[in-house]
Amino acid sequence: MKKILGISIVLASFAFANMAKSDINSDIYNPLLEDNKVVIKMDLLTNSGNKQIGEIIAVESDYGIVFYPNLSGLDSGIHGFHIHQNADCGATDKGLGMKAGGHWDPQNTNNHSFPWNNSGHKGDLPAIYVDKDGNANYPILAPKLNKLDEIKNKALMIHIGGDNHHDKPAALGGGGARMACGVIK
Ligand SMILES: [Cu+2]
Ligand SMILES: [Zn+2]
Repeated sequence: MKKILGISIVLASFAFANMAKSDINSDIYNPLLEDNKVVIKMDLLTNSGNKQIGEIIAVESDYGIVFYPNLSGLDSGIHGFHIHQNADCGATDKGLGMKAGGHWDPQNTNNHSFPWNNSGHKGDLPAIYVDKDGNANYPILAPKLNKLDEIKNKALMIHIGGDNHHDKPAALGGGGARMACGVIK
């Protein structure tokens, strides 16, 4: 009996080892395999120039556009995340990333709010989460955005601070300066 059990364990571990090689990776959803997607290359904004930190893949879903980040080298924590109106991540004399302009607001609401509030900026997204190792991999659902075509020719921005989805006590959710940016093409 012991011998049979031993053989079964050996066979089971062979099966598992084979699965590890062939199946596990393909079982994890990979947005890059979608036909309809936009790949947004993201740069860290620094005074000595922009530095590549990875990409964010946008795809459509039944519930809105989903952003799948694959980023590294960021400060850990929660960071404000928005679509800004201009397809330009350059600096101005006001600061890094300022050429991207303000939050995308096609209905001129002038109101920074929740990602599900139609009376707020259309570019207001849920915050992006960066883990303790500086990687961002957790997907973000944007329920007010439906079609990839509508977000093109704008910028995707990650701020240094978080986002309370109000203009109080600080404007634009309080996330402050612009940390990373990518043009949506
Ligand atoms: Cu922003
Ligand atoms: Zn906003």
